[in-house]
Order: sequence, then structure tokens, then C-alpha cells
Amino acid sequence: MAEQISANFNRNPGLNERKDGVPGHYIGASHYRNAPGTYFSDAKNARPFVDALFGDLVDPVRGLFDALKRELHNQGIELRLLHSEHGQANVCRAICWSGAGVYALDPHDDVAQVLCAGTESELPRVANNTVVALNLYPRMPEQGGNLRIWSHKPTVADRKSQQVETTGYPYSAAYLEGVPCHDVQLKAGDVALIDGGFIHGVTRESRGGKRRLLLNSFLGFARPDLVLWWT
Ligand SMILES: O=C(O)CCC(=O)C(=O)O
Ligand SMILES: [Fe+2]
Repeated sequence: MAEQISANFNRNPGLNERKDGVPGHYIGASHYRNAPGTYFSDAKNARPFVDALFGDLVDPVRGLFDALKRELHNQGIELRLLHSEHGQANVCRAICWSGAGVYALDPHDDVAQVLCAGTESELPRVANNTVVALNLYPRMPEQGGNLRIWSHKPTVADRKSQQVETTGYPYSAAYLEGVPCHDVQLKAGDVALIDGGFIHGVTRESRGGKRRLLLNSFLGFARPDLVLWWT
């Protein structure tokens, strides 16, 4: 199944290069640095292409979404996709990072983009709780492409001091010097669930062979009885 998803990624007509300063190719929509109207229209335009990643397969991310939704429902908690009058989020996005330095994806946190989602969005409330990143890896390179996690959760003041207040991206090597970190070595088919408040990044991958492919979503509590899911 992982191989079928990565073949569907490679030949997908919705495959685009990111133009928001984060090097990579993607299918789907990113809330990051996007106004809500743009995010939801991107999500709608990309939906057929996200669906085409899975074709006739059982979509594994939707499978997790549905299972968690049932489980939370039994506990009186609603799980749903982020929506607004502009539209609705997709269940996932697919990304191949292409940073050419030490990192394929530079060190960052996933909370700044949530905090700065705008007053009319339900999303900033999630930042009071854990912003969870759900990552599935249909394809991994021979070497590298590790998920590196530092044991540091930046505050708003930390982000301001690093001029990454609204993005949480990228943190410099100087800022991270001396902060302990851990590398998660992933295999194709792995699922990683992380607290996106901790700084994390992706190490450079070996070239010439298989490229690393990520299916990513975010989720978190907006209220004690509501969990939101977005990309
Ligand atoms: O590719 C990964 O393993 C991490 C992705 C990530 O951190 C993100 O999409 O925010
Ligand atoms: Fe992240």
C-alpha cells in the first residue's frame, strides 16, 4: 500500500512546489502562513488530488481519523475537521522535503502557526493545549531523513527573540546549540505522533535512491469536548 501511495504521489497532477519559503513538493493545503480564506480554497482545490493519493486503497489517515472519532465520541468528545464559512480542511497533505543543507526540513515548531491563525479562527485555542502532529511515512530513503526532536518548547518570548514569532520556522543552529536532541529513525510504513510544541526537523536524506514521503496532519483540543484536525 505504501508503494502505491508513493507512486500516486509521483504521478499526481496536483503535485506542486512550495512557494512559502519552506523547500519541498506537496499535494494538499498548508495552513502555515496562509490567510484562512486562502487555506480553505487551497484545501478545496486540492481535495481531488489528495483523494487520488489513495485511489482505490483504504486511506490510512482517514482510517485513523474515523477510529479516533468513534473512540472520542464514546467519551463525549467531538472530533472534526477544522472549518469556517470559507470551507473545510482536508484529512491530510503529502510532502517531500527538499532542503539542501544539514536539514531536509529546518528545525521549527508547529505552534506559532496555530497561535497566529487569526481571531476569527477556532485554531488559536488549540495552542493552549498540545498541538499534535500525526505523520505517516509511505516511503523512506536508505539513509537520513530522521525526525530530530529537541527537548525545548519555545515560548512566545523565545520566538520573538528569534524573529520567528508568526512562523516558528526556522530556528538557527546557534539557538539550538547545547539543547539535547533525539533522532527518530523511521522506516517506510511508520507512524509518528509528536508534540509539535517541541522544536523538530528532518535530517538530510541520501540522494539517488528513494525519496522520503510524508503524510501529515495536525490535531488538538480546542475545548474539553472538541478536537480539531487540519493540515
Ligand atoms: O517530515 C517530518 O517528519 C516532519 C514534518 C513536520 O514537522 C511538519 O510538517 O511540520
Ligand atoms: Fe513540524
